[in-house]
Amino acid sequence: MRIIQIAGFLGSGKTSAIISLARTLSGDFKKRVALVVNEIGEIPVDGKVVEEYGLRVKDLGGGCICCEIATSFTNTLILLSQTFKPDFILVEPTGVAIPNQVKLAALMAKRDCDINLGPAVVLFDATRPEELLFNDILGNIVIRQISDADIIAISKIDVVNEEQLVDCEQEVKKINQKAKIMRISSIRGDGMVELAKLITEPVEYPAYQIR
Ligand SMILES: Nc1nc2c(ncn2[C@@H]2O[C@H](COP(=O)(O)OP(=O)(O)OP(=O)(O)O)[C@@H](O)[C@H]2O)c(=O)[nH]1
Ligand SMILES: [Mg+2]
Repeated sequence: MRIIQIAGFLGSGKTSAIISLARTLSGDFKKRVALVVNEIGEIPVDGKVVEEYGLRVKDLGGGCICCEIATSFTNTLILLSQTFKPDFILVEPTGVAIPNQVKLAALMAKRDCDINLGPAVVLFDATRPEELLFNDILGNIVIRQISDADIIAISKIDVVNEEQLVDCEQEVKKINQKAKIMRISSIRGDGMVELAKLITEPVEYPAYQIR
């Protein structure tokens, strides 16, 4: 059972991306997929999508999966491994979560079930790079998220031009030189097969830079 988080700041396109990716994984790649969503507010995942693709969705509200409700996150992973037995669990943390802490919380389940850590995919919203990077308060969180990324996915590429995309790529590369940088549009489906291939490669992505 492989755990993959799709992280990124508020509104960066996480929910849209996990749904699009889950469709690709369960369709073309014939994988069994569960989604764990740590959403503040209502469950955003459409029931029809869930039925159509045979997915399983767990919603964890009431706190952050890497802090207050880390134990219920761990228990959810263990429960899914015993009941639904997915090949992949796609996790959407809240927009302010720190990817390496989410990895650590997931690792707590390793004692009780056979899990391995896939990459932390961090979305970067191509429509608002300045607001995200150069704001004193937001900037710190966004920079921390990007530094923890194994894959940085520049999102919403359907609404920006090539020059804006290259700018985004250069900015994120200044923060993290190790991560793979790619482009996605969940609306058009761009990048989903590439992303599915990357996350299905049997490479372990430990939580390296714990600070
Ligand atoms: N044009 C375009 N809009 C997108 C894309 N992906 C998401 N959006 C829009 O961006 C907004 C936020 O998308 P969500 O998928 O809800 O983003 P999120 O990161 O899950 O948001 P929070 O959970 O609230 O942090 C919505 O209005 C989406 O329709 C995309 O690929 N292209
Ligand atoms: Mg969301």
